Amino acid sequence: NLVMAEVVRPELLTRTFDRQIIVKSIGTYNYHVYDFVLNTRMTTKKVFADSEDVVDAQSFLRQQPKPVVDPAMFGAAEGKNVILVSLESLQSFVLEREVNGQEITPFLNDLIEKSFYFEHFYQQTGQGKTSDAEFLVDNSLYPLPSGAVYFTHAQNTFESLPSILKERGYYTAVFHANDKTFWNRDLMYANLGYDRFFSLTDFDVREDNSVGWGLKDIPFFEQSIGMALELPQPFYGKWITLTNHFPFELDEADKLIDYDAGSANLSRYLATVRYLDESVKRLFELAKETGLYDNSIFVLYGDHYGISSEYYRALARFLGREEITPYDHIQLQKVPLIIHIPGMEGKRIATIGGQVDVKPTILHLLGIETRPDRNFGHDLFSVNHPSYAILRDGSFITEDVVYTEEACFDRATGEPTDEAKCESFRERAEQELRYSDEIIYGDLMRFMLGGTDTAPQIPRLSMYK
Ligand code: GP9
Ligand code: MN
Repeated sequence: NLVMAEVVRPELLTRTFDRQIIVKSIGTYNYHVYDFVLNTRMTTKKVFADSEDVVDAQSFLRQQPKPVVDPAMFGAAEGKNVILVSLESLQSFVLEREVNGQEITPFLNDLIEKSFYFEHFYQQTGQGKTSDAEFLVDNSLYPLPSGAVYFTHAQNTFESLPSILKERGYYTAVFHANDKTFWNRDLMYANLGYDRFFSLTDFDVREDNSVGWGLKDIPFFEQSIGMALELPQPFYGKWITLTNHFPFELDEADKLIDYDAGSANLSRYLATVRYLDESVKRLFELAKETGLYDNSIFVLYGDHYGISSEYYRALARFLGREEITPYDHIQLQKVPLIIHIPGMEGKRIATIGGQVDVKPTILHLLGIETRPDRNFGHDLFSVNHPSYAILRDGSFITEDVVYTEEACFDRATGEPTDEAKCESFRERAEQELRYSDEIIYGDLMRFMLGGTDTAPQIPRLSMYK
């Protein structure tokens, strides 16, 4: 069964992305054995961790400067609903770009002019893809070097953004029209403190409103706005889009861009990106029509890349380059972060950041102090935030250099440069990733938040229902 499963769905077990698919592929009995082994492995690391282990990680985090708030921004969105949108596979290179004289993302291009737009914002996900992006955003911790933390450590103690907001009177919800067990979301969300998860069964999903992975993004927003209006306010709501997912399928009628990019995959991607853009436009229309707009802020982020290196030849041609160099590859990990606050003008922000920074940045806007000793990210509106991003594979971007595949590049020119220029930050990047991993493997947040629980983890019985 295991061999067959690996043939039919490569990476099924290493990525462990869907409980139900794994069960279907390897059988219920094998799944229980697999889950037991996975859990025992994780539990062992946790059992041997004690409050001493937290000292190194915590002293590392405590060295971070205390954020100095920007009085114009701190609390600028206090008490407002937070509408967080995960934009499936949206990379920054499609923004502000035209094909055949047509913008690929006309609505977003317009929106960034009226928003805080972080132009040098990077995705930091690993194998957990969408769920890793969610994890970064909600916890300001890095995802794991392999596997999906949503699966492997769904029972850890976290100080999540929804749980902090709940203490401040927020209602917290997620909208995603996929099976609730995908990425183990149902269990993880409960642990992160989400009050409600509107998943597949809450939506009216039919053949005529679905494509590819499921419900199309426009009907998804249309249906979910009604649900959001029923929620107590203020709320923190996370909307996870789906249509712009590989293999980028779209109904003819939804194709607003038809451009031959020299690769069928890239051409399809441009069309589904265009559709995603249209769906976000619809979300804003609906928010305005229903009155939600005025008492909400919108935080939109791309979750991870959509065009993998397999398609780099076509992408290089599309971008008018000879090839995609390792330096270019890092530039391609840029995803948009757009924060729209009705009533505020916004601006383009050149600081370098990543998904790990979203949690403290949102807290800053809501007027809630952040704890640098519990977060790896920085609030990007604070006056003294650093400017860098560390990617999950150890690559990093600072103001001066880009480091990847053991090579150091000048950030301004993209030319290889003296390795010594990358050396000091390379150490920091390694430490940052290592301490974050240690916190997750040892479930150290339980000590950092003041708990003394050293009891071994009990296998996740709820999964055996
Ligand atoms: C599925 C969606 C897509 O629910 O989040 O998953 P991905 O493959 O992008 O991680
Ligand atoms: Mn995704």
